[in-house]
Amino acid sequence: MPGMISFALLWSMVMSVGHVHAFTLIPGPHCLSKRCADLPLGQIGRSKIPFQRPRGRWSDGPKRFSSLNMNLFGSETITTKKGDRAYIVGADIKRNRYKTLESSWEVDDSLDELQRLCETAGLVVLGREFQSMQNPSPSTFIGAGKVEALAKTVKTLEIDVVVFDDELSPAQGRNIQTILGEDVRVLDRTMLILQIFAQRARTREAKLQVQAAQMKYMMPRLQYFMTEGAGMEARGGGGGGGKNLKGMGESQIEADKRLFRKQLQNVEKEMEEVKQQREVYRTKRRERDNLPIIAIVGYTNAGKSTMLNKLCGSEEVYADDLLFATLDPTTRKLRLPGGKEVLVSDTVGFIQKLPTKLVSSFRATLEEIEDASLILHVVDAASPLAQQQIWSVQNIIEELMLEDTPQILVLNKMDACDKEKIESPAWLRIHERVIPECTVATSAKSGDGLAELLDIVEEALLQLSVMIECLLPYSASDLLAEIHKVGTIIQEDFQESGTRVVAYVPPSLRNKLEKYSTTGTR
Ligand SMILES: Nc1nc2c(ncn2[C@@H]2O[C@H](COP(=O)(O)OP(=O)(O)OP(=O)(O)O)[C@@H](O)[C@H]2O)c(=O)[nH]1
Ligand SMILES: [Mg+2]
Repeated sequence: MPGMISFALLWSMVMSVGHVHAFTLIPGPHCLSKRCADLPLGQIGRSKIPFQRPRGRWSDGPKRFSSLNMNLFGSETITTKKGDRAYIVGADIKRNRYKTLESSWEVDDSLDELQRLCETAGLVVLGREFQSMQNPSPSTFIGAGKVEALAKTVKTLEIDVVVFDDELSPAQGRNIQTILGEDVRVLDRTMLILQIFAQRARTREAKLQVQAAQMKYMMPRLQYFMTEGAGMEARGGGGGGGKNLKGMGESQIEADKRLFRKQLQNVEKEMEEVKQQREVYRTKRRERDNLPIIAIVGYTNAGKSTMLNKLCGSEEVYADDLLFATLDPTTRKLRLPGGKEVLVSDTVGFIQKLPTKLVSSFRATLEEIEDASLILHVVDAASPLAQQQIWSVQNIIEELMLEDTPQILVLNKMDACDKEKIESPAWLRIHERVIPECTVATSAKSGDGLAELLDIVEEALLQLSVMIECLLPYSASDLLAEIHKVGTIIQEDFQESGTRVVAYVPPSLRNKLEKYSTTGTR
């Protein structure tokens, strides 16, 4: 996955230059966790998308391909219709790469979530099944016999769409489609998520991101059509060179390929332009405000947007009982109780089994997290799967190499949850192993716990600050004003040659003050 590697590299470079580890923490992260660990239990407890499905199907041959090609990728067409009858299929894979001892999702829980995703996309789920297996079948994902049985069920229930809970390879998708027949559409979790993203995308950038993700998802599948996608490997059939392509001239195939590549290039070029504009905006914002960024991160539907709205006294960010209600990052200014200002950023929700390459398509959102001084990891504590969700988010944070950004675990929806369970030793142990910092309980809906959360944020930022001692000439009054705005003044004397200041400031401001330093950083 070369794209991912370069993304990861880029990420690690960014992280290794201007982040918290380049600076001395005062008094250090351990203090933070200790202090929060001492907070009393009580109300405030302690504690990584569809391709637009072709109008044809995976089994559609080249007859349709060249005509499909024109509108497959560029359009906003939703490939499933509201009210389509759906059937969902999972597999309990013993060697699941997403499964670890602590984070295992039961297959039924995962299918429950898939059902919610289907409903979010407007599908009506009429049934489900799963197969327990050591490894998925390379040709049909679940066993070929199981797919044959599925074909009968699909007919009986008059199913329009079959959704698999795991990403299907091009060969698996095509083979399953062949067995189920032309009247059924076959989707996988990734395609479904992409489809929901396509429905939700509002800004030009979000739309471009979804489009690029869809095209990248499509690429190997088209490649498969064009090379070996003829057949039924499961039945020993198949033929290299692609029966799919029979009757289709060589030049037509090449034209299709070229067209596809061109479309992808266009989208990427447009994204690059948007990215550059955003970069200019971000740099300006950084220079102008120099405010610390707090990123709200968490599983989808955890209450992140509700929290941003409540914290910032706005109702502007769309929050709803839906998966992936938020796609575009939103940043708001917030004044902390001590008077300091910060920027709070709402982000796209995470979900288990989300391919990292898909997460990385949503760079805009991720860049806000990349800039963050602090991550608020918001959890729907009322969900019976809260612990698995914490782990899934944590895994994505690690895949994005952001695990070193300090985190506060925010157990949200306390109004709806069993407090005894949350405060049980097993729960606390989970947090201690996952979260390096501290935990706070909140209800974004009622506002309970948010004052305490802000106190903790304020203290965390202070601990992430660095102490400076400098002599600022009177001509640098703008810098003095900035120290007042974002820092904590310890001492301030007006001398003949300028203002002598001792203060705690965010690391970014320390860099600007370096040339006026009298002692350097302590
Ligand atoms: N009972 C209760 N419900 C909450 C609380 N916070 C949020 N909700 C509800 O949870 C649902 C999801 O809230 P959102 O704020 O949209 O969640 P999100 O994390 O932004 O979700 P995505 O953008 O989809 O990732 C909404 O119906 C909210 O009203 C809370 O503290 N208590
Ligand atoms: Mg949201």
